[in-house]
Amino acid sequence: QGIAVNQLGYRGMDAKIAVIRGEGGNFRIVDASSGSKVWEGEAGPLEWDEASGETVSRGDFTSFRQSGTYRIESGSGESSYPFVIADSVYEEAHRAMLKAFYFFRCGMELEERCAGPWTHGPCHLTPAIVYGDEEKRVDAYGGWHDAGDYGKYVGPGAKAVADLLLAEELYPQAFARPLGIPESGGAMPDVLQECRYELEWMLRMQDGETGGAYHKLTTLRFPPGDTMPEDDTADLYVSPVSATATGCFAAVMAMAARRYRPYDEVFAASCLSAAERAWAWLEAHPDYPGFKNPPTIATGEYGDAQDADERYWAAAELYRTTGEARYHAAIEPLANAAETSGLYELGWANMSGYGTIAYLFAEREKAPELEARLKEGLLRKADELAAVCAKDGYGISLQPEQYIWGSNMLVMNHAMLLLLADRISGGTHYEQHALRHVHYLFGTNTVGMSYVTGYGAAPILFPHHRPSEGDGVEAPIPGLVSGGPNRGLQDDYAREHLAGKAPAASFADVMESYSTNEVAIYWNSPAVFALSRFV
Ligand code: G3I
Ligand code: 9MR
Ligand code: ZN
Repeated sequence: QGIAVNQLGYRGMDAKIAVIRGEGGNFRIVDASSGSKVWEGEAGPLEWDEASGETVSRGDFTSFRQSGTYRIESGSGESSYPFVIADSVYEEAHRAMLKAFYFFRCGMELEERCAGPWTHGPCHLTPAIVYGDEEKRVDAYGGWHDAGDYGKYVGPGAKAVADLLLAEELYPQAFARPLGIPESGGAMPDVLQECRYELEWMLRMQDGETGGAYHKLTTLRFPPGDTMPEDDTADLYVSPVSATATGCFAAVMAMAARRYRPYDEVFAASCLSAAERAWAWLEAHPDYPGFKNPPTIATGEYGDAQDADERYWAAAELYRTTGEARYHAAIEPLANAAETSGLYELGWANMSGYGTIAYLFAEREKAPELEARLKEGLLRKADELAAVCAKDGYGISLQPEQYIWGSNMLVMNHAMLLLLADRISGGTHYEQHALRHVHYLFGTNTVGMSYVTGYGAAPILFPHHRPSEGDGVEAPIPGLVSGGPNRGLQDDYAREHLAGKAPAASFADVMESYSTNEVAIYWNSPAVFALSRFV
């Protein structure tokens, strides 16, 4: 396809831009079933797009608002996939991307009633051996599998829950419809039910004696690529406590205490006391070495030498939740310590942005200078992203060097940051830029695919995801966000087939390419956040 569109489509009132490879010239919108022309326009001038290594032109059809199903055709005979224009376009994909968390659940059977054909048996129920103290066991069942593997890691889990809880806080109307999970039907919104499943696992990952959080729970090695969860029966190990895990654990528990209080005071109180115990651990361990995989454990490392950002986030959430002066006093020094790597990041490694948001959203007394500095900094960051969007051929904010492992997380994190900037400034200045990132995810990209399983005319079909590979069902589990292009060539398939490709084209929809086409909870979560604004 020489013309890239959002394969889900567009809402009538939004900006609509098709990206045409080469000279677009006179292009037209045709009715998808009859082929008759319904609108025509003139594409913009040729632009060199460094990330995709292509020359493209923009076909702007914003002024065409008529509901229907269409294709775009250019003078040179190129055509796009079909797409719709309608009032509501992103609802089903949003719901599926949220339901995906149910499909990531560990420790329970996924029954047909909720899972359709994508069932699996109960898994990973044996207590985990404590690395370094092999007599000791930790019974941390439940939670979500991280990704295409079955590891469970505290940091990525905290990011995923934070994104979903923030989405529910800012856009509650996006979560009104039930998800079809076992808990559906209660007073608590399903998104909170789903996150609680992960939070309860995280609570089990807190060391009862010290208050520190174990970094992760995995087997020693990854099982083969088609192993179903219930067949992955190797011994489970918890890796040692880390300061990064304990920091983001404290933060997300303090956040949960606030968000769950209206529905379940007892659960909220247990989250808060867990957060306070984790904070006490952080205070008792001001200098702690960054996490490294123990020598016998080869699963995902999520190594992170910098813990100031997680501590900053913890202090800010604890302050927002409790209003206690001691937490407030901790925020500014931690912000200063974290600032060298930025205060606006929403990644699994640098989590400072969540701290900034917690402080800015806190309905508490604040230090005016710090508040102004964070607000200005956030808006400056949003302006920088918007400036990149304006130059990028596909209208997103990634620089060529940012097409790294999990680049789609960055795409969605940037959309999230733009939307948060709108919230903080009380405007709608950045929202159409954020929407361009959503268009990219669903097909307005050089690969021409929707990076979400089951959604769009040409979705990815072969994600690196063990249940999708092993379950005997042809279609992958729906609603999963692929990691996306990675110029780093970090698996054998990529080294063999993707060398020399442009950054944004360094992608392969094959199971073998785990460094471009794996799926992960914390790639889904910012995508849920971003779509929540547009449903
Ligand atoms: O940040 C640097 C950047 O400065 C540099 O320019 C660039 C050049 O390659 O690399 C960037 O670092 C990359 C980092 O991700 C960014 O977050 C590393 O190269 C890359 O190796 C690293 O990949 C991580 C990958 O694990 C390997 O450790 C991914 O972020 C992370 O999402 C992924 O997580 C895995 C778990 O380990 C296991 N479970 C599945 C999960 C998803 O694939
Ligand atoms: O399946 C694993 C995936 O979840 C990880 O992100 C990735 C990187 O750590 O590793 C994958 O496992 C591969 C292993 O590292 C090397 N041998 C092939 C495995 C894929 O089946
Ligand atoms: Zn499991």
